[in-house]
Amino acid sequence: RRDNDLHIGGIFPMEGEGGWQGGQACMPAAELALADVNARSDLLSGFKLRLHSNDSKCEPGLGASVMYNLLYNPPQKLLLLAGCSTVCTTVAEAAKMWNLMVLCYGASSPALSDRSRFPTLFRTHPSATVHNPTRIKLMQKFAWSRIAILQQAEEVFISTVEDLEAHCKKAGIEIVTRQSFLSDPADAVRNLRRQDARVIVGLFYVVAARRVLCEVYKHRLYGKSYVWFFIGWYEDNWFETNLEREGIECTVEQMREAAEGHLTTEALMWNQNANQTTISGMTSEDFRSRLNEALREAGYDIDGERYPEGYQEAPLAYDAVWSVALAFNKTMEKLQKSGLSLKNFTYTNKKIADDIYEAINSTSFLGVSGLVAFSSQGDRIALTQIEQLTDNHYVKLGYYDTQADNLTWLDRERWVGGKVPPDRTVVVNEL
Ligand code: ABU
Repeated sequence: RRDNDLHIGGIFPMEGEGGWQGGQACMPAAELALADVNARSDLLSGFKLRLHSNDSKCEPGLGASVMYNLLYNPPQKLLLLAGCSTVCTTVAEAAKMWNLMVLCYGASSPALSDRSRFPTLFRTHPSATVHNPTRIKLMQKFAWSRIAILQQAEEVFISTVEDLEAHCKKAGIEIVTRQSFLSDPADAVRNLRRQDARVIVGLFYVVAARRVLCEVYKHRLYGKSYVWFFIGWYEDNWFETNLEREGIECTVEQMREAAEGHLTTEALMWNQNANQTTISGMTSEDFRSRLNEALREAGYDIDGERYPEGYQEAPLAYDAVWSVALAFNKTMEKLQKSGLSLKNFTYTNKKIADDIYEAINSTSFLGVSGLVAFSSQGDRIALTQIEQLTDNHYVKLGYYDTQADNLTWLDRERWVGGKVPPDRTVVVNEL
């Protein structure tokens, strides 16, 4: 019996101990999108999109097992949605063997922008390389030409650092040290102090970020002589949550003290024109209200500003499902001309896989995350924003459009001690 459903697999990181558990908000967002596309009579000509999903905990091994379960158990899947760089890397490297497209709503690894390694991957999440020109622009703005890098030893951060090094070289910025750690950053942070690092770019997942910040507190690597660049997609209260659960040896007050003044860079993930109607008929603010409602129903204290992980990326998951629906729609119209349908797809059918690829590749629509279109590497094109933690709140400092080399600066930065921290020890000559 043939059903009227088009089945896709969903791999969501929900309840792991590290990495990015962004499925907590991204899965409800994807489910909203599913309901919305299935309610449209002008899409998928009578077929409904069905999502079969499971938790990867942002662990590549478990992600692979979830994928095999999806593939080896009926019904036939037409595409996989996945989030978290480590899982997307494993899944997308394997999925090509089954002629399966993978759409990553939550994967920033620059290593994924490699068409020969990942020929069937697309992502609505921008690559982490979008931050590097922004970081360089800020270093030039504040005359910092001597920096250090602290990174977690994961491909997502290693490939981001490789790109950052190339940008620094071009801009004449010296990298005094590059420290990396697997899970315990204590030695790496101590080495930063030995090297007299003052402007430090930190690249790690949020659990590691809390460990780093506590070490930063212990070694007094914060305050008027230091500037930290952190990743902007952590939830706003990341440095004061889960401390006990994760065995962090600093108090909330100490974490706040060490975090004060740090800068973040982040790709814009919500359509900036909050009043613009997007493809679903919603503005990005309408989407926020519906998502908040869904999250409240799931038990999250949204009104107490306790957001689940992945809240910032939720529009990317919503738009990923729309990208799938639009691409399937286009593919079905094409297949109909030769008397076929998406139901003829099997894991050995390269022809239909190529048609789906072409349809996703030519995607272009206004989504709740902004304009959704993919580069030849399957990447999303995005603007970045810069924020600073001031008095325990993130304050927007500006935006950077890399393509146009346009920095919009709002002059809101505040430095501990009232002056821009220098990038090295200032020797004062006493005459
Ligand atoms: N913004 C979340 C990215 C997560 C990841 O790249 O694994």
